Amino acid sequence: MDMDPTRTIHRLDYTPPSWLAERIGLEFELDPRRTVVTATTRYRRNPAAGAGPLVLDGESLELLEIAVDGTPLRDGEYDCGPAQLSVTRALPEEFELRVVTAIAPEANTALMGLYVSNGNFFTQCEAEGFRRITWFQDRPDVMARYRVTLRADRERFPVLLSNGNLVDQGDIPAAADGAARHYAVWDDPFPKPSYLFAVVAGRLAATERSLKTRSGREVLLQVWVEPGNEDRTGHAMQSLVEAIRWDEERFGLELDLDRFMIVAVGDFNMGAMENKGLNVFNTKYVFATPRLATDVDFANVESVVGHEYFHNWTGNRVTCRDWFQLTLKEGLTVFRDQEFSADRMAAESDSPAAAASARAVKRIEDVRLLRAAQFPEDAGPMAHPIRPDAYQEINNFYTVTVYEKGAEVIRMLQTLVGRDGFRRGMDLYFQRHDGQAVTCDDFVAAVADANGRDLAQFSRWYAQAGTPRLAITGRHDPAARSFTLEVAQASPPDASGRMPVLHVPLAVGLLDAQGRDLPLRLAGTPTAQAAPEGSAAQAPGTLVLELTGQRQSFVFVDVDAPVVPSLLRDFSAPVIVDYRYEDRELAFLAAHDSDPFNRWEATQRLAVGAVLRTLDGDDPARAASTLVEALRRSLGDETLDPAFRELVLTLPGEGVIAEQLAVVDPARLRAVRDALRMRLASELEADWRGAFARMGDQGPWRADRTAAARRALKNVALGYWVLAGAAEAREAAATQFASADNMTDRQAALQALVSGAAPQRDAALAAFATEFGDEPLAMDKWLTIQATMHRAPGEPPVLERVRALMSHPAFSIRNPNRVRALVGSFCSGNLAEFHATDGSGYAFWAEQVAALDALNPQVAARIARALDRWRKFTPERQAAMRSALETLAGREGLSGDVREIVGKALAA
Ligand code: B3K
Ligand code: ZN
Repeated sequence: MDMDPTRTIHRLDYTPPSWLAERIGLEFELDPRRTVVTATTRYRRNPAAGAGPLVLDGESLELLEIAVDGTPLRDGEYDCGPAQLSVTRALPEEFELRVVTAIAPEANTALMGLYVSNGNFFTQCEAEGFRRITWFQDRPDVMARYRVTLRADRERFPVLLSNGNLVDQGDIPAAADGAARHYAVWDDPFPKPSYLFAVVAGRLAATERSLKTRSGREVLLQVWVEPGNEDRTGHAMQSLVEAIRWDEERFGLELDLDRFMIVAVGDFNMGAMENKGLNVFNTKYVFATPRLATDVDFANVESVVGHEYFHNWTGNRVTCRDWFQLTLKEGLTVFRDQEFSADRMAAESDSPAAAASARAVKRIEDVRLLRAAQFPEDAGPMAHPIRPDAYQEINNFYTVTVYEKGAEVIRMLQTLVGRDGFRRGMDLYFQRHDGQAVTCDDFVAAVADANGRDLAQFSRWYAQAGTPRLAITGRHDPAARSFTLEVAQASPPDASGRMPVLHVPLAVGLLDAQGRDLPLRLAGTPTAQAAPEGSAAQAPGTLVLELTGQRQSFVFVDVDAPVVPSLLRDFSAPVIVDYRYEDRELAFLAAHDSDPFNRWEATQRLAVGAVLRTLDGDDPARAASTLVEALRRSLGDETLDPAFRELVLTLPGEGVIAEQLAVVDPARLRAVRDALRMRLASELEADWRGAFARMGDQGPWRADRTAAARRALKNVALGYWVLAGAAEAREAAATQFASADNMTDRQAALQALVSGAAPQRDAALAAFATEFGDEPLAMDKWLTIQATMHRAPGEPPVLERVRALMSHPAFSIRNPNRVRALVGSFCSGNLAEFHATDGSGYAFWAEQVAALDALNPQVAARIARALDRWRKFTPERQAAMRSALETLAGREGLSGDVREIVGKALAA
């Protein structure tokens, strides 16, 4: 039954394990071709579970020996299938199981379990990779203490790392063939689930730093990279130090180990992994030098280093009972890394207003991701609650819903109980559950109990799929001197078929005719509170309304004149607000709202409105007129943070706009949106040129936030200016491309030349490849810029270029970063080209997913999701997509990963 790839696992079927593994000794004879693993585990019957045989998980293992308390098991005493091994003989209450297996790391292209990257060994065990190392109860509620012995060729694998503390190391007397071997023994004092186990071995070099924790303990921090890359680790190390300090200050949580290691690897399925004391990172989130990394890359390194470090408490010290609870650690840890980045950005600001703006910038970036990726997921065939009820392949559920919407749910909790209340909740959570594997309910209960609040209705957020909508109307009553907001909420039905009524914090303000916040007073005894301390919505004029009914009215008193409501300030809930704003009201909010998030939001609404109305046949100039003036004003407003202005001036992406359409014709959508961009480019041409000049000329590259913000605004201005078509602009871009002393400026100039179809484009692309040909992460940028190109008139389809790039030496189908940069960007980031009416994009998709699936099912399944929203497109495209999905579904030997994605898409 376990071999059935479409088998569905249900949350409510959870049963505790019959056996507990208390201690495990692992010995590795490391050899890339054939590594022998000896696992000696002390098992004890679980008093809290029903009697049951010992059933272990395994995958692609060659079983060499199995013994209980030193006695080898005979045939008939155990039953070994491809995925499960059951010990069928009678077992004592406590015993020691010894299992010897052989594995083939070099042949492991799935990059799960033990694998080889550029000659070095790495592991990835979350979610179910440990079973590719040895037979074990590979589930997060089995927590054991690990002692690991690594033996390997000393010359080829001089560095041997595992979790915890190094307790012994030395040479092994030379074998007959003379190759010198050595060993290292690591002991992890903390019990952990198998998914946090890690091994790294090979030729690596560390940068080191020692640090005193808050309680005065001296800890050793290391960042390990392939020799020669040590000079790329400074920012990651600094970010780690900042993360350690931040968790001490904000949450009172201290590093619990004597040694904390980060190791960078070029072949990695995701961003990074929080293995206890031995975080393994994609090089993309470690390497940061101005020549190779953009300002966005620098920020991402800080945020991912923070994220993995924060898991040490939220995930490792307290872990998940089962994988349905994944958001318990991921949603919470994303929330923590978002707060970390916001606090870091605010700390660099020189005034409270600048700090508020810095926080808003971070908030807008996070919400942009939510809307671009999570809202579509929540409206498509893979929609699921942040705590899913069922899955076929857990790796398919490391989603933007579990992560980003999960973080929004935690943020709402903080909004409801306030920052201090949230801290009390966290304290109680660790007091109750340190060392345990628990559920999302346990977390919510800790926050509720620490604050004396009933959060039963709030818990529905954990069970609800789909983005809720709030339909809001506002009415001013001059006679009663009141303003009434009527709010109706709607969500898709939940698993029980009923529409859940959610507990939603709705932060609002009312702007008077001068654009000032009115002091807010509600009639009656409503549930509302001042915005919580620390949220960007905090302002005297902001009130957090608590929605708990399907329909509610909120009557504000002492409102003498008409007002413009500012709704969902700081994006206080992950919902869609339907309110019929007039363009002039949006322009007013864009100019005056005290909440910077909603100023940005107003311009986004104006832009989406302009595109939608043009698609509906309105005159494009008229549809865009308010937007053009609003953007002109923001661009020239020197009191605004340049980073904030850059966000305001960036139009919502095609994917975000597509979600608002009933039927998507991607070619028309691109034409209309590109025409709007061109209109902005030419109508504001002088302004772009001015901004480019003012924001440029800052001298040599500096890392600080102010410098990065100026670069961001300068480069958005450059993009528009080049688009407007003046030769002077193109030359400015070409000059910047050639002379930039940092990747942010170089990449932006290249992007501007490509988007503006400038004559210098091809020379610049070629020059980039010459300069960075041996820098894989830089070449990823080069691949993505080309994969996401908009085709200029008369040019061949972009797919032809993508196919050609697949044979470029910089590309490799075995490397997840390369695949995401080229294939992923084309299939998910180039709507009009991917959805070409001849179906060529879909044929390419099916071909690539099948090829990838044979190598790396996790990466294949991610690419497969490009067809999730096939129902939203024009009928002929739908038909072509359906047939591509069917072709793929009909292939023999498809992995469970891809089968689930394709099956769900077809069933939708
Ligand atoms: N916990 C890992 C993700 C593992 C993904 C497994 N398919 C990284 C993170 O969220 O921090
Ligand atoms: Zn995480």
